Amino acid sequence: PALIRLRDYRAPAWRVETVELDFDLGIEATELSARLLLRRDASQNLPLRLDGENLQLLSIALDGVPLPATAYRYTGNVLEVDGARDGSVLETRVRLRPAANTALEGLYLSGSHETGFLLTQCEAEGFRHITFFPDRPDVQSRYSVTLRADRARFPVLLAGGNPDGSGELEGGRHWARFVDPHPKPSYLFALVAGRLEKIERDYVTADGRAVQLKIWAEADAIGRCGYAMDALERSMRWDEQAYGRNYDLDVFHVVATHDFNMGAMENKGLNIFNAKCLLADPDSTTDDEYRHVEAVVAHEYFHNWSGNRVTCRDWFQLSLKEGLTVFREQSFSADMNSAPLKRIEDVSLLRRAQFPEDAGPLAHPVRPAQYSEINNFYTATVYEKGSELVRMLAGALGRAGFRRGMDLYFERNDGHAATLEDFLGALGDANGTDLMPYLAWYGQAGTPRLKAHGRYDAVRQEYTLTLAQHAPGTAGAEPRPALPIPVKLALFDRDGGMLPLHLDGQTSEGITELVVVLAQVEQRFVFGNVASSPVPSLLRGFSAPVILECDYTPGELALLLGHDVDGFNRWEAGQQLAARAYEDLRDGASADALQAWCAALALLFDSHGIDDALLADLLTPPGEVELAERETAIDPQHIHHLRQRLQLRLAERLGAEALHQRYLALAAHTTIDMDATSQARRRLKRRVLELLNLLDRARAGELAAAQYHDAPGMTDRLAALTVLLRGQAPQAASALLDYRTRYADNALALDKWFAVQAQIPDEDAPERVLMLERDPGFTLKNPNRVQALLGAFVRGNPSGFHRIDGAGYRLLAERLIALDALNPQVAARLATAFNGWQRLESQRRGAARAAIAELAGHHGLSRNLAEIIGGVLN
Ligand code: B3K
Ligand code: ZN
Repeated sequence: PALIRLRDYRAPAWRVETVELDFDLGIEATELSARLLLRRDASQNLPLRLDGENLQLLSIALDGVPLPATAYRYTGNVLEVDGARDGSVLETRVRLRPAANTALEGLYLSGSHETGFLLTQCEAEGFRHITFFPDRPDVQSRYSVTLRADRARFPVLLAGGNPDGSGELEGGRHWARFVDPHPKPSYLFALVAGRLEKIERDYVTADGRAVQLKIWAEADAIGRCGYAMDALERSMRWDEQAYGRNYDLDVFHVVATHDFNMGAMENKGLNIFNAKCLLADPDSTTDDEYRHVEAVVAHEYFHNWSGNRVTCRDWFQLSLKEGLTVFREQSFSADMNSAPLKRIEDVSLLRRAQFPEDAGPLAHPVRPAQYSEINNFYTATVYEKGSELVRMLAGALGRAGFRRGMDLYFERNDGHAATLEDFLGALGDANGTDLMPYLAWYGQAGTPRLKAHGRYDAVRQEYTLTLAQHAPGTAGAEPRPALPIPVKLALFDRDGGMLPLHLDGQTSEGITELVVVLAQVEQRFVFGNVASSPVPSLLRGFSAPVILECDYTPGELALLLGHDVDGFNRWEAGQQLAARAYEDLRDGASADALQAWCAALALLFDSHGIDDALLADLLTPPGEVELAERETAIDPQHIHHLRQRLQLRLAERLGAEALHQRYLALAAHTTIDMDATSQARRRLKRRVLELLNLLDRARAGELAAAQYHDAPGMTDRLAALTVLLRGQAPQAASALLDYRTRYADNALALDKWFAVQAQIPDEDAPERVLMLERDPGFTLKNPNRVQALLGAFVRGNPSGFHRIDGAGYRLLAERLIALDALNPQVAARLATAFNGWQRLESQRRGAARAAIAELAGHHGLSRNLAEIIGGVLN
């Protein structure tokens, strides 16, 4: 398939000044007329070419004159029209088939023919499935949209922009019009039509605009939208305060659907959400999911400035809006909740999802150089690593400097389609500094390694820290420029106190933490007046997205785990120590790290001086995927067993009695409240029960069975169910059955029933998935359900998916073919689970290669899936 390359970018030869769209909506067939006012770039002498994906063209006219068949050509992807001039008006009429659209891109039906509703998804290139248009983000136009439909079947008609009239039509039909005063790219167009209920709230922006906030959902879900409304209001206030950004329309619509390819979409004035990222109530939503809803609501809202007002010149710049908006969302969530816990969560995700991506054949720079299917590039690298890059820039400028830079970025680029150079340029110019060296981060794939080595000179009372970077996979490749790597650091004495820092002869009194920037391949930093050999705490707060290699002793890591005041680095020291303890077990070598890890945690467990949620995270070793990243011939089942043994050793050290008592103490305070303390208690309670389950299944099983039945909310219920299943408790079957019945009509809760079973890490995992596929609730047509069963299996159950006989691989390959015929985007995303197969031990590697190769040979794969499969096979 053809590759699109960044270096081939050309400004559009034709732009569209205004678009008038007129829809006649129907489930089976929708017809729409489009009227485009065209502007020609005189410097490019190119014919008018518009994107249009398999559209049924009913009529076409230029400047009011119907065109003869000889005056245009339509290939099925591109419409070429003769005779267009600057200022010409092109009118086309097309017929769409929303009910037949299983790819959920363009205009489609959510739900059943009888009760479902119509909606659109256009990012990245869905608008060309709706009408003929230069479907690229650097073409920005004013939209005026009229919707007509049967009133009884489609009582609610919505599009982006401000409402501009509505009324009755003959035959029980009605119409509504929306005009968007802000020019926008086609990917931000949206409409929704059907039977929906709403909740609303009035909001006044800091600059005095009265805005109606409306959240829409189907009748059975509207009662679960209140939390999202609160989160939306918090997001709007926060963006006013933190960035001085106000909302800019009179209405803000949010719609929930159960049929959506990703989390949510920031369409101008009409955000559309996957129900799982919007609906929340204690009975069906876990604490983690509550925080996720808050984060996604904020993320989509923040896009109104970082994405909509300032959009991307082309899709290679995707991280300009996504990395930046993830960063804004993470900052917001940190302000609303616990900042260190948020940082731990974000870095865990980065390591679990982005590091493996960046280490395998699908690795790509945050700004990719080429793609075949852009929808394959909404990746952890573009989002999560992209956010880390913004975080480094923000750190380099400081709070006030970053705000100055962002103000200038918005001011310069408002209403425009920008590039990453525009972003770095504005941030730098506003602060009289040159940030362009950071551009190197955007252009190279792979996670850099940072080597740190410290040497103490007792005579001179000096501590010399040598930092060196090396880029991954450089063998044979062109030499890469050194990256600027900001390293936030502190020095601890052996009693766990922080030492004052005197860097390179500078004396700045009272400074105990600072940032050094490694700008070359290797640099030394000399600290004076150091009274005794210190323990460095490096990369505090995870100040750069690198893999740190530092020759700590287990005792030094235990010291940081016990004393570091940076919550993130305290956790990080524990993770490093746990990974070393894991290696102790694996290699049967000394048990120093294992002992140090258990002893340090036992101390913290008894101290009661630490936040419950942080303690829960400290008691959790790195996940199986992260541990696998450290190995060369990966055996996921072996990793699973070793990790279980590691946790068992910790549980033994803490003791069954102590775990049981702590569980009871936490359970005595069980509430349904959503405040931080209650959430933290539930988190620790779950962790304690899991550890007890490793030691004493019978006791843990009884506690879990009682917790399942008495649970006031989903967090406790799901935790209990998981423990019952993992412990193969006799009570597990009845709890599963109860759950299936209790939530038969609650799709989001039912998803978790599939997911929790798909993740049971035993030998029968593939057969269990096959059995669950036969449940009447399972369907390949719903992305959430596919994610819940197949996604949870291939991503959340490494030992089950990678069973040595290759059953997991064959299952995935077979489903991908069926899924691809329905929904290529979802198939392609699921297929990335094959990433990394080259590093499996040989038997699994062979089985995986066979399954992937067979898939690759299948005829008629979508461009989406073909690109991923071709990529992983590399
Ligand atoms: N911008 C959308 C993602 C669109 C994905 C297209 N395949 C959601 C978001 O990042 O906010
Ligand atoms: Zn986004």
